[in-house]
Amino acid sequence: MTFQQELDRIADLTGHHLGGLLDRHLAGEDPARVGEAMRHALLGGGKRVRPYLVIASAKLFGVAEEDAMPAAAALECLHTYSLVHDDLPAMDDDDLRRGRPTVHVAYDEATAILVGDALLTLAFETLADPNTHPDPAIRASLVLALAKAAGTNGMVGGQALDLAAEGKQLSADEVLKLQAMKTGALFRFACEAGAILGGAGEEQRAALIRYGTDLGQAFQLADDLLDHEGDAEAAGKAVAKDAERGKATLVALLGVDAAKARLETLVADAGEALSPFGDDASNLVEAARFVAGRKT
Ligand code: GRG
Repeated sequence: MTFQQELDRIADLTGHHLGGLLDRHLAGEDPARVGEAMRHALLGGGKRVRPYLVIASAKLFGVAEEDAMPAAAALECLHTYSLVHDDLPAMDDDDLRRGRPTVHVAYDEATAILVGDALLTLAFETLADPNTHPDPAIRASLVLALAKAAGTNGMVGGQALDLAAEGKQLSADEVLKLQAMKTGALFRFACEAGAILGGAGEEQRAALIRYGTDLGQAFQLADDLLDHEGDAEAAGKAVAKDAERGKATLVALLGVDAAKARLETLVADAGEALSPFGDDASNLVEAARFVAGRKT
């Protein structure tokens, strides 16, 4: 099975699980508009890379896929909330997401705000649910780690730095810090969650956090390269538009060749971080290669 096929298989399982989660969560709800919009946001595609990472990391410790799935689904709920809010007119003002109208376009802005709020809340409800793990200490650990990753010292803080940076010239270090918070924190959590679910020791948990950190940076850099190539294509010339738009990206700062070289280094570092797990981690090593080379 290729990595893409494996990712597709986990994406299908995740979509199925999320559908069931929403069915149970929304049972009997009236009026149904927010519920319908939650389904639009959560069940409308997406690569499901973060759930894949939770499941693959947990597997290193012998955790079965179905036992890692609730935590993986919680993370996807939180990630989807961030996309719904990021698409709002007050933020990135996007009309399309995952090839379909964004929630505020398909419904309205107030509904999109509520959908984000509801998905964020559902993420924590899911992690705290005894069905996610029988041990309350493990559940509390998951809740704490996701709260730290998603909050002002993580994703929300990174988004705030990004908004504040508009039109300003950031240094490469400042961009790296911003991206490590905005995008990287959830990747780190995905891998850490696998370690928490598996009852990993400190060293193993640290190794997975290191891997998740490198992977998150690689994912963001690949995203920036894709954006850059799209911009250059749209403009009919190989010139970065990111800097013109005042967008803080490493590609705009370093140039395409240096960004690509950095991507290779990150993939190698991510693989190196997994060395304590030996061959058991070969799918996660493959995931790093895939993320760096992705085309969507
Ligand atoms: C609104 C608090 C708040 C935070 C938003 C994640 C985020 C923070 C903004 C998204 C901006 C963006 C496009 C960043 C680039 C990297 C990224 C997170 C891409 C989207 O993730 P994918 O590619 O999306 O995993 P799918 O649709 O596959 O789930």
